[in-house]
Amino acid sequence: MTTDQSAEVHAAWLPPEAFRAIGSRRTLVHGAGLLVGTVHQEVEQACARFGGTVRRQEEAAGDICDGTFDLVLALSAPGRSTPGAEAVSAGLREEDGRPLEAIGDEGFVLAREGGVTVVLADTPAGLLYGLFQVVRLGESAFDRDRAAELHRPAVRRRMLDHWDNIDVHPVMGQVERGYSGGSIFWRDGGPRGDLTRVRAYARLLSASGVNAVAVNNVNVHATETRLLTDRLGDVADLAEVFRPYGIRVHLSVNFASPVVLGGLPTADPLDEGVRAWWAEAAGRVYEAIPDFGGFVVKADSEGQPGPFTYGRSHADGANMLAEALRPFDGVVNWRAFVYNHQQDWRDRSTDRARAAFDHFAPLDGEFHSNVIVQVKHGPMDFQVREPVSPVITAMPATRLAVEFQVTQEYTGQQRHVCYLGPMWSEVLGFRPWGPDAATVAAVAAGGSADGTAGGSPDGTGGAEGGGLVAVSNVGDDPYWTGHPLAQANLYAFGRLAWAPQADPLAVLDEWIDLTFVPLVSGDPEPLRRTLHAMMDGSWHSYERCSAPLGVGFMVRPGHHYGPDVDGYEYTPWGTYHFADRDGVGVDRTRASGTGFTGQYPQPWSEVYESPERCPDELLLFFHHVPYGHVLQSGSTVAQHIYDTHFAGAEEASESRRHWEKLGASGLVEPMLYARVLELLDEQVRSAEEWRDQINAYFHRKSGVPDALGRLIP
Ligand code: GCW
Repeated sequence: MTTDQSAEVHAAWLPPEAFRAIGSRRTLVHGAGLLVGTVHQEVEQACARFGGTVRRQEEAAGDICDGTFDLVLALSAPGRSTPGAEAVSAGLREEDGRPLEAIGDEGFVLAREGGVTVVLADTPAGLLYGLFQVVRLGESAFDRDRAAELHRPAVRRRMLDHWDNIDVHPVMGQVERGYSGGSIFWRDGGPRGDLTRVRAYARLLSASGVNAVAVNNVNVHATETRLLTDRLGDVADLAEVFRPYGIRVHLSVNFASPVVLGGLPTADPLDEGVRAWWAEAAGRVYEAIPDFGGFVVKADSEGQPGPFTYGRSHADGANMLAEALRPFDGVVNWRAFVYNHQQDWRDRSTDRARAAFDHFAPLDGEFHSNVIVQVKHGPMDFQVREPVSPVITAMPATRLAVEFQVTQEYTGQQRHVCYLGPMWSEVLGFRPWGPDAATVAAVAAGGSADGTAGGSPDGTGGAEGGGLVAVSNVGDDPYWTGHPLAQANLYAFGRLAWAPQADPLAVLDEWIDLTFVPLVSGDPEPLRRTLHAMMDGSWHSYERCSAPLGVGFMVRPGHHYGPDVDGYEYTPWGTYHFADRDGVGVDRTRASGTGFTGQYPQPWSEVYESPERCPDELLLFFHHVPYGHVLQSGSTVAQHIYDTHFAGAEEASESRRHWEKLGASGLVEPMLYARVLELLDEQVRSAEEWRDQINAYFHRKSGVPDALGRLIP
C-alpha cells in the first residue's frame, strides 16, 4: 500500500499501480467535453508512469477498431458515425428484448474484439465510469475477447451526505459522528483552502460510482446556514473540484434561513415573502454553481426548525423549496427522520419507530416531482439490526431515497472492523410486499409494489426514483476513514448504489484487488484470504457483540460507543428495551403493543406480528418475550444472549490473530499493518466489555444460568 506523497493522501482503491494495465498500452480517447478531458488525463498519467501512449481525438477519424490501439474509449455522439463503434454494441438488447437504442446517461458498453478493448458511452460521465471499469478489470480487460456488456447504474442519484461542520461544534466537533479526524472541506470556521484532498476524494468517489455530495451537516448551525448566501463562494469552490469527476454538489439548508439570513419575520412556507426569498436565494446559487444539485433538509427533527412551527405540513415545506429549485432542475432531499426526541419514557403509547410513517405516509401524493423524501433504511436510527422502514412501502406516489450510514456511529465507530456491504445488500434486496414483488432497491430506482413507476400529482414526475444516499465516513485522517479497512464501506456503498444486486463479497473482492493486490509482489492469496476471514462476517459478528435480537440502543448515551444497557432506558429519546426480571423487548404488535407491525403490508405485517414467525434477529424489535422464550434456532432468549456474546468476543480475538499472522508476511505496508493491529486491540477489549456487561446484566435480571456454566461476572 502506498501513500501519494505529493498530497499526503492514502491512495485507497486508486493506487497508481492499479492503472498498470491501461498505462502500459496504446489508448485512444475519443470525444469532447470536460469529463472526457478527465478520462484523457487519467490515462495520460498512467501512461507517464507505465510507458504507454494515449491519443485524444475530439472528432471521428478512421475506424476506432483498426488495431492501432489496444483500448478505445469513445463517445457515441448521435448523428456522427464512428466506424467500428456501432459494431461494438450491435446486438445488445434492453431487458425487455428490444434492441438497444441508447446507452443512457451514465452507462457504457464494454467489449473486446480483434485485440481492441472498446468502451462506448453516450455521455462523458458514462465514459468516465467505463474507464474505471477497465481499471477494475486490470489485465483481464485485455486478455481475451469479451462480448459487449451494457453497464448502467440502477439509480440515478448516488449521494453521500457529509455531516461536516464549518465551526467546531462544542459537542459534535468538526464532523458530527465523524470518526476519521477533521473535515476534508472545513476547518475551524472556514474552508480548508487546500483542495488537493477534495480532488483525490472526488476521484475515489467517481471510481466507486457516487455522483452527488452534500458538503455540510444536516444539522445546520449558524455559520453553516450562511453557505447559502455570503459563504456560497466556498461551496462553488468545492463544486469546481467535484465537477470534472461527474459529481454534483448539494447543500444542507436551514429551514429558518429567511428569518436567520433574510431578516424576515417568518419562515412560513406559504408566506409569499418567504417563497420569494427562497426563489431568489436559489437563483443566486445557480448563478454561482450552474450544475448545483439541490438542497438537503432536516426539518422538525432533533431541534431543527421546520414547517410545524407555522402549522404547515412537511409537504408544504418541501414543495416551497422545490418550487424555488424547479427552474434550475434542482431537487430537495427532504428527510423523513422526524420524531419526538422529548418523549416521556413513562408514556408507553408513543413509539419512535412509528414516527416517520405517521408523519409522511399520509402526505403521499402531495410532494412535487423534484422533492425526494429521504428515508433512513430502518424505522429507528442506523442500528446494527433493524427491519426495513415501512415508509419505503407507503409512498408509491412519491420519489423516495433510501439512506444508509457509512459512518459507523452504531457499528464500531471505525475502531472496529465491520464491513457493512452485507447489511446494505440485505436491505436493498428485501421485498417488503413479499417474494414476488419489488425490492427496496427497485423503490429507490422508481418502481413500486406492483412494478409500476412512481409518479407525482403534478404530472411532471414519473419513473425516476429518489436514489440512494449515505452518510460519509471520511475525514482528514491519513487513511481517509480512521480504520483503514473502513475504506471498504465507502467503496461498497458506491458500488451497491450502482448495482444493488451485486454480491457484497464480490464487491469486497474488487476493493481488495484494487487497494492491496496491485502492491503485492508475491502471491496475494494469503492476503485475500485474511481480509475475507476478517471482513466477510464482521457485520454479523458485530451484531453478536452488541444489543441482542434487534432490540438496539444499548450504547453509551451521547457518544454512542461501547455498552450501557440502561443508558437510554429512562431518557426522552424513545429508545427503550423494557428489560425486567421476566423478559425483554418492545411490544410493537397490533394485538397488545404500539401497533407498529400494522405499518407493514402483507406478508410482513403478519410475520412480524407473530412471535413464532418473526425472524429471530428481529424478535426483540417487535416483541416483549420471556427469557425462556424458544427461538426458531431452538435456543432460548437468555441462552442466545450468552452464546452470541461469548462468540462475538471470541471472533474479535480470532480476527486479531488472522491479522497478526499477516504481520510477518510483508504483504501489507508496515504503517497500515500497525494501525490495524492497534485498532484490533481496541476491538478485542471492547468486544469483551460488551460480552461481560450484556451477559452480566441479563444474568442478574433473569437469574437464568448459562447452560454451559461459563463465567459471567
Ligand atoms: O443517528 C442520529 C445521530 C445524529 C444525527 C441524526 C440524523 C445529524 O446521532 O447525530 O444528526 O441521527 O440523522 O439527523
